[in-house]
Amino acid sequence: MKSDVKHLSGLLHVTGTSRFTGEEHLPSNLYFVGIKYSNIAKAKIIGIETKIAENIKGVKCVIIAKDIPGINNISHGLDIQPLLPENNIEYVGQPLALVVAENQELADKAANLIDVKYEELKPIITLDDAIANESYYDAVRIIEKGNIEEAFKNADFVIEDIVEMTSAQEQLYLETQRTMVIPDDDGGFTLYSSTQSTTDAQKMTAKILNLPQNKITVDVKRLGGAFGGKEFQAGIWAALAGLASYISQEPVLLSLDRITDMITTGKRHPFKINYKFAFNKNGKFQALKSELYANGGAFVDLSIAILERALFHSDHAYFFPNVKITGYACKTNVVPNTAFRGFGGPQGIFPTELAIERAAKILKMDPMEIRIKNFYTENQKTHYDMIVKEAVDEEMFNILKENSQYLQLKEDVKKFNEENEFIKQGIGIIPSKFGVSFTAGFLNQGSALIWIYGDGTISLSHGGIEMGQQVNLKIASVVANNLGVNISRIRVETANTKRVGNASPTAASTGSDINGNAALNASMKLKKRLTEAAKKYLKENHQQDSKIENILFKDEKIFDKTVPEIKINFAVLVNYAYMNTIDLGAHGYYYTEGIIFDRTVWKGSPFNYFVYGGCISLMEIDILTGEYQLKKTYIVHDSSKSLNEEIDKGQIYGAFVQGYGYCTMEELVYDEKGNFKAISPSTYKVPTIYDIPKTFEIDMIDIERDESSVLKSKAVGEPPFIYGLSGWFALYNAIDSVNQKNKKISLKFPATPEAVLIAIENLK
Ligand code: LUZ
Ligand code: MOS
Repeated sequence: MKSDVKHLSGLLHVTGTSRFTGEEHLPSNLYFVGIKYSNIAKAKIIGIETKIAENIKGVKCVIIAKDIPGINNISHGLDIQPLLPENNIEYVGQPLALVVAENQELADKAANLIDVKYEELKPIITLDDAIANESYYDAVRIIEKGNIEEAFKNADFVIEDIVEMTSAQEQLYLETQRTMVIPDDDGGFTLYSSTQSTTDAQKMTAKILNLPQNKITVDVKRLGGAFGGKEFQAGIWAALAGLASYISQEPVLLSLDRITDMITTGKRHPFKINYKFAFNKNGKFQALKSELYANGGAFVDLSIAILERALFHSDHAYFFPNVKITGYACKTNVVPNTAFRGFGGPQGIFPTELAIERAAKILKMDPMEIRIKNFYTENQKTHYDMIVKEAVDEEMFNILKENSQYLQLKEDVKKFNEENEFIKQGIGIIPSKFGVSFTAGFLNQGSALIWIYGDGTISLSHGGIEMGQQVNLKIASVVANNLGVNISRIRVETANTKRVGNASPTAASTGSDINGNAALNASMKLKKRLTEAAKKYLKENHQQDSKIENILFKDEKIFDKTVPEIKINFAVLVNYAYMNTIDLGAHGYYYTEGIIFDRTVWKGSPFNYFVYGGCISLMEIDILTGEYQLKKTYIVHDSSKSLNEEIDKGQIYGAFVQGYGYCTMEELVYDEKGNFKAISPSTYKVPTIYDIPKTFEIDMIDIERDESSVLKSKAVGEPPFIYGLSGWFALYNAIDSVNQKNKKISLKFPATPEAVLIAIENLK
């Protein structure tokens, strides 16, 4: 869809005038919150000494667990997660006490002077510890089909391995976690929060403060990024800030500095996976059996949903006649791990892709061809019985081959590797088949509220959170398109619980789908009323008898298509409608039908549809140092009818780079005491502009798909993250070019330069 506006906040961002949480509505008597958090992984609390901190001039109060007026549990279920613990410390970074003070420096200083006395206990840190202790949340998940043992007996080849994806990944949103709270005069509170979920922030705060939900208003203008890190966990900081405001009865700002944010907030889940994979001489896959262990951390958070998404993606884009996938969410004493773009999908997909890469080597098959040979074809069923309705991977891969000149590229790489002794190249290939929807069915609902004012301008509120992905622009364009007006007529309002209640988190790539459909629904109601008004107007002013179905809204004008010379300006019609007592406000609602999944048998359709695509990357490594450079990346992506091609392309670029960082340079591990070894961007390395490939081509295949959502568009947030994994496989294959003895390559995940060098050394 074409739009007259490129980016709703573009001008504000580039001129530095856009405002984020804590940068507007600041009261003159604002107080600041300091956090005392645990520096030990597991302990019994003996006492918390707050006197020294309390007595500092400028400190308003110190808050601990017993000051919480409501229910001290912020968990969605399954466990009890105290906002501030009373008896037990469960992880390094757990908030233990708050300080409310006149400025941030003072608040932080006072927080440091809070003395926590504790008795240290032995923590569980690693997945291996958790497995040895059978420390699991909830029941084990098993999804199976066919006869796995029979298949292993009959297959030509069976391979087995253990895959350690035990590094976490930090969301590293530019804007850290923050919430500002203003007390209202009726005992309620207004929270300006950097959250992906106004509802979670509202619910958690209400519960903690023992207030009804309608006394808590949450308002969000925009976030400086989130990537899942603010899906559930932003609610924790909102509730802490709410508590600070409640106890102090002052307006407060809680805003984490970068290091505190990195220590105290959850990451992408580390996984450990055992797989057993069977295939035949002809390259056909026969069976996949894996056990997935996810490091959930000290509280369950979203770990169960993340584990389930990993199980749902273990087949990835391929049909397996026999499958058994088992999943365990492990309880450990590290920061509760949480949502991160992909949400377990990448951890389900990667081991299967690695097994396939190994199978290709054993069979001496082209890694592209073995993949294509096993892609789902239309109407085959996944291991959980969902029908794959519109699989087009093979067609897409033909385009990918064409775009990348794959056969030539392979020749060039072979030649390059023959001619260069120390610099080697490798190609990495990966498809993407990503399920779109919240797997918790009820979350797939959205709503919107539209007002058309008397002057013909439009106010649009919807349940989505703007976090840089331009969900606001996409949804505004849906409404503009429906009403036949320019986007510049529409102001997209802040996300506010008073205008849009019960909003689902903006997550699971569903922001535009569910809220865009809700906005479309509201806009259609208004259009219907305005069509009636236009009919009346044409009769009154032009003695024209129009049929309802002939009235069109186009280019800011309303007219009868059989009498196109008579046109009404949009603003004129709106004013006419108002004068004729026609309601110019509408609420819209939408839920995704058909998401039915039976968790007693683990069968059903947890997704509305899949997004497909493919990626090829070319990597160059220096075998003496392990350093590497990504040279080329080609992506084909199934966007159906994109709502905005430039915005979607931006999402694909960004997701690729984030996935590439995850599998190559972003290393985040714990020491034996449960401390992160990297707690700031100086030690946690993410891709920069220098890591972007010189050739970086994205082909968005513009074919209308039945399996799609609002105005035939498809979600774009998470699916392209998977493309980034092609970087790892390109490294793997570059390393394989010096594998004279045909050994098994052990390349760590993430494949840092050090890991690359070790993998090369191990081949000698
Ligand atoms: N959040 C959630 C998600 O609650 N359920 C999901 O299925 C999901 N998927 C991706 C990202 N966030
Ligand atoms: Mo997300 S991982 O869709 O917040």
